[in-house]
Amino acid sequence: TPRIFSGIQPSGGLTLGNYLGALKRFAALQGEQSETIYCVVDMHAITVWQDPEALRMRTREAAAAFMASGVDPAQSVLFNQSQVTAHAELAWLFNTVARVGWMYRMTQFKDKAGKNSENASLGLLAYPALMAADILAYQATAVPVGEDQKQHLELTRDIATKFNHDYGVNHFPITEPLIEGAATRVMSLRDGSKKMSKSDPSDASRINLTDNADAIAQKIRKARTDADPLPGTVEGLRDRPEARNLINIFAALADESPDQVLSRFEGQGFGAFKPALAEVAVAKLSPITAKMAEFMDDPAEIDRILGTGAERAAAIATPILDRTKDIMGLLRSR
Ligand code: AQP
Repeated sequence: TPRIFSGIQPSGGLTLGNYLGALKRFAALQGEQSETIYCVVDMHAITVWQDPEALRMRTREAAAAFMASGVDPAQSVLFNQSQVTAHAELAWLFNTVARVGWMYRMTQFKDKAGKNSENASLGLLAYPALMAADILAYQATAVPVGEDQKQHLELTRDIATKFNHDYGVNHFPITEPLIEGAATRVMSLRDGSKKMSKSDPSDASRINLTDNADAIAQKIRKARTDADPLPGTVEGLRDRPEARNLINIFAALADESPDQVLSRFEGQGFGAFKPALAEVAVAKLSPITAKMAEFMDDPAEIDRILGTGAERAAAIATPILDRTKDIMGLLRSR
């Protein structure tokens, strides 16, 4: 059975992008045919400054979002990264396998470090080695992610390949990215060339999973668009990134293809389309928002669930880490 791993950073409130690109698919991948391991990656979050109390709260909130989106902690392994020490240990081992030049080439590092990259944390540069450790600590074979994580996954494959080659073993799998569906890259509601992101300074750029119905409707009403009517097929949206984005969001929320959505709205303007989009968004997201709030009413229960998940995760990762140390010649006498 394929082993699936993925994670989300508690670096801010989660967005519609995180839901459509990740959470919704995490739930769908659960089942008899696969083993699913999902993680709130708090050690990734601290590569940029996090207020400690806020980080603890957001870690619980991210766990609540996983469960509200349908991730069942009995069926999947659900935990937060820092409670399973194998992630940090394996990341160090991978720091010795990965090359500095690989890290400098990562577009996420360039984006997040900005102009003054000398002043970025060393962790931000090494981020992809920790991500490779997250995945390979479980010898995971597939990772569902949004389009933005594709480059990091390629680096995970490079690390696995180099490790296997350097030590003459077939220890780590070459993990497949699962980037599927109409919303693998949800764009900002204010700028069709920018990814919808939890850390965008403009709250109007995103739909948060904690937004109420009025806020969702208002953000969609104010979303940037052009003035042309909608075409009958996606070919007609080629130079209209904002329109394309709203159609993709509708399609992903309604479990339809973008062409199916357009066939219903052909010839209509955004005055007609936006209220319909707001309606489907509220219908899909409000139950999730409500369930998240319910989970958040009992933080001790969330902590208990994450603790149990961490024990299950460690039981899988520890033997793989031990084997890795043996391969590398790190002495183990207990
Ligand atoms: N806009 C998006 N469209 C589709 N998928 C997305 N993901 C994130 N944004 C979009 C997917 O969500 C998962 C978790 O992402 P992450 O928490 O590791 O952080 P990120 O990719 O860096 O997302 P953000 O929201 O932009 O966070 P910040 O602002 O902190 O950098 C991943 O599978 C990601 O692809």
